[in-house]
Amino acid sequence: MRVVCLSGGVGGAKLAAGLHDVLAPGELTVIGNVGDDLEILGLHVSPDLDSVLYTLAGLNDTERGWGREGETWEALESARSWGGEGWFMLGDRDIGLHLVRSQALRRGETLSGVTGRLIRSAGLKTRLLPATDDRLRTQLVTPAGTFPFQEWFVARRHEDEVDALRYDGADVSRPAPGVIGAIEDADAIVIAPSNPFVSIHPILSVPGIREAIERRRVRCVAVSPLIGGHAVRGPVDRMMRRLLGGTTPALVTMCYKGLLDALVIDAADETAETDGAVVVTDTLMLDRESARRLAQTTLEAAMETPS
Ligand code: FO1
Repeated sequence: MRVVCLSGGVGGAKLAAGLHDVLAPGELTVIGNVGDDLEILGLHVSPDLDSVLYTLAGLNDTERGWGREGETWEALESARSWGGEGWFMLGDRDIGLHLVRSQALRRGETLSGVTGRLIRSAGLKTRLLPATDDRLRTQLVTPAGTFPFQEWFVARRHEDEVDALRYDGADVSRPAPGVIGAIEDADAIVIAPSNPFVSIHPILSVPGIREAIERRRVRCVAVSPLIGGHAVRGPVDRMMRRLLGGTTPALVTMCYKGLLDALVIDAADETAETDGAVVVTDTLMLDRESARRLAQTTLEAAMETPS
């Protein structure tokens, strides 16, 4: 069974790992967000791709949610002491990956090319594709000004309310090689419990990707990022309240208008307003086993024959 999963960082990576575990080797393709990417200290960092890579490989820090387990921070401390930027926490182990990626990109390799090499170096059979090899950057429009994603999220601790989003570069971007083919060949499409605005919409803003999903003949199922109307982590609930006026499953479905056959929601949201088919389960992924359970339920929802 070939499955495509659209994913952002932390929450998406957990479901991707669950899918990776329950599917046969090579059956999963993850299409990752690159709207969060940044260039810092001369390094190209792709936080969402890295969260997926580290989580699939079991190298991720489960407490922090991002970066590598057992991390040290010597290089960053040194850079800071020499007057370098120190607001974005790059650990020593993590930097090793950014060095390899940045060198490859500088030599003219594509982001999808180097990401494929990294995945193979980790011994993984799952495919991880950036939505695009082109430059696409999410910008948050707030009352305090417009900020690139990581400046708003990390440096400003996502305290500014968001009035609108821009996906700079999306209009002229092209899907990375393999993205459209993977969607067209998939037996099911899964949208991970990531933030729709900053993780999934940037993927869908690449011309051709949304259209390929709209053309599908298989089912497309999303997992809600909310539990009891609250974000498991991050600002998705605040963003939904400000941009959409609430945090119901119906509003999550609205974020993916025209794309979903079903939405997987947590039991805590069962009584809230829904729109279309929903599957109710426990969506909290506390460990790899609960991620596998959620992945299994999501795949069952994706294979159901519509009545
Ligand atoms: N998140 C933070 O809140 N603070 C950080 O300093 C930070 C550094 C960082 C470095 C590498 C990486 O892969 C992720 C990092 N993140 C950090 C997480 C990241 O900003 C977000 O989780 C994602 O971009 C949102 O999907």
